Amino acid sequence: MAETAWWVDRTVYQIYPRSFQDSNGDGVGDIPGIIARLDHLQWLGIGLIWLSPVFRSPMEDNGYDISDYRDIAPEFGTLADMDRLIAEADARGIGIVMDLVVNHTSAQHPWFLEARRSREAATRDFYIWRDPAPNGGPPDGRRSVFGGPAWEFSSATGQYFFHVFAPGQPDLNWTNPAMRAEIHAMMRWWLDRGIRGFRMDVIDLIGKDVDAGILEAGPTLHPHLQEMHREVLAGRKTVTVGETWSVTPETALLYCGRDRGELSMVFQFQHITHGWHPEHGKWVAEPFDVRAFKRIWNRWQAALAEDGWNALYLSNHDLARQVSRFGDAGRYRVTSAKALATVMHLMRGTPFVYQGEEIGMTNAGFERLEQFRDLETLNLHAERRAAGVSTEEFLRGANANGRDNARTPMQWDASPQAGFTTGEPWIRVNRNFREINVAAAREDDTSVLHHYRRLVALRREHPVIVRGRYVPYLEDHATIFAFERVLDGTRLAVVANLGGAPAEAEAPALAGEGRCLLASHEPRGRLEPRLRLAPWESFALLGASPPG
Ligand code: TEU
Ligand code: CA
Repeated sequence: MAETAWWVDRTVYQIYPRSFQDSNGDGVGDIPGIIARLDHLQWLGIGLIWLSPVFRSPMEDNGYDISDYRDIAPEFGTLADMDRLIAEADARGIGIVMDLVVNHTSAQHPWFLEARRSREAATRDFYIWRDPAPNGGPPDGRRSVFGGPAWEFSSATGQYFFHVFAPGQPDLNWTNPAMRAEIHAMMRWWLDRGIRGFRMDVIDLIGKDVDAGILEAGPTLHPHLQEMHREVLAGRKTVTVGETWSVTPETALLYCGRDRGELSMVFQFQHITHGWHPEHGKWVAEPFDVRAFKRIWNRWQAALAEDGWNALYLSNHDLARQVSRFGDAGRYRVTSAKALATVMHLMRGTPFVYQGEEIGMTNAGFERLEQFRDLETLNLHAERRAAGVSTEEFLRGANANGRDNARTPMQWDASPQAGFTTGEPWIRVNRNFREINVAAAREDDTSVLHHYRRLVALRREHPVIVRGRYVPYLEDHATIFAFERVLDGTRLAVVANLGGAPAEAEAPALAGEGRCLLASHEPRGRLEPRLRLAPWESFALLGASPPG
């Protein structure tokens, strides 16, 4: 049961290595840079690092296109650097969770280089090949997530291969047992080096049945995950989290139920895609709907109340900065960042902090298309232009939800390039780095950073946060997110106004005395039956749970 797992009181911090800390002045973050910044994570109280891919890669998709699972990309460092990171993190009580990207490899992976040479290649069936359609074109009209067709013709053998993402990311054929055995062996090799687990990239796609047109949550998905657990994870001190864009509260326990023998938890995306346009997805951002946001999280808290475990997050390397997407990046940046963190860290589940979120970093605010780096954005710009969308209209969407918003360099201090590099950064540093940076935040006890540090510490100090039952309140209120956590005789009341106007509500059930554990405004020692909240005000009150 997750409640008693070794990792259950730990907070996870996601590092996107390219943008975290450069150590050699080439403008690209690297592993020695991460090691140099481990004290920041230890100070924050972090217990696990999810490290986005550092494996050898042509970097078409910044490392999510792997050409050697057992070597480190030279721009990030060496295997010795990786071993040092594992040891230095462990010395600080921090475990390393690596990014397992096995729905596809890079087209430069030796398996694919061999497979595409001949239909008789030993690794031919590690990938998904089909004959051209009768007209010589792709087998069907499916599109890639990154634009263009999902089939790429390989003239050497006269067949097409399937790729959900870029042509440089051919999908692996998970029905092939020899391929699966290679992946299992690689996973064991990394666990033997001392990592503590895996974040599994688009793992709900590995059960695909291409001929039946089933991509997500396909028929062989759970058998593959159960085999992976038996062959790799069982009996080891590990933690795993699957990236599953298709998961719902109804299917989540199939992945992380206590008796499933699959994963520790999954990332669901309903609170993310709810704000996307039905036809144009994230490229036409819709305003944040607080009621929908609460309804989704309350649903997930109920679904995994007795079994399974929630991954609690608002940001990652693929998403807009949370204070820009769900909060207020302007006047109420600090208090809105605190309000979002308070509700996310005090629900039942494991919080994931994305690099820079802990200081309230904001979206990038690029002025020109040339400032973007992400192939998804650049490809989709070309596609939307061809469909008649103007560049400035596309830039509005890219500046709202494009992945580069999360990938501008970590803002360490007010020195040139925010202390990220002594060279030219691979992507522009956000122009607000002189005000928003770790050094300044460390000096200000009222900063977002100190608020995160308190939240991480509270999780370790108060069992009610890890184990308490979740009880929602004011579910229909337009902006107030309120809930209780209850364990034995203790209750923790959590209240946040997720809006830029004062808010009031009748909440007699929440009323009572308590000890204010943290507050964005004046601490409160008691809750009145009628709540009155300032814009973006949040607090948590520890008290005795009322009788009955
Ligand atoms: O992301 C899965 C994925 O599909 C996202 O890219 C998402 O669909 C998209 O951003 C929405 O517009 C994972 C990784 O997190 C991402 O960085 C990789 O690019 C992708 O898989 C391929 O490995
Ligand atoms: Ca570097």
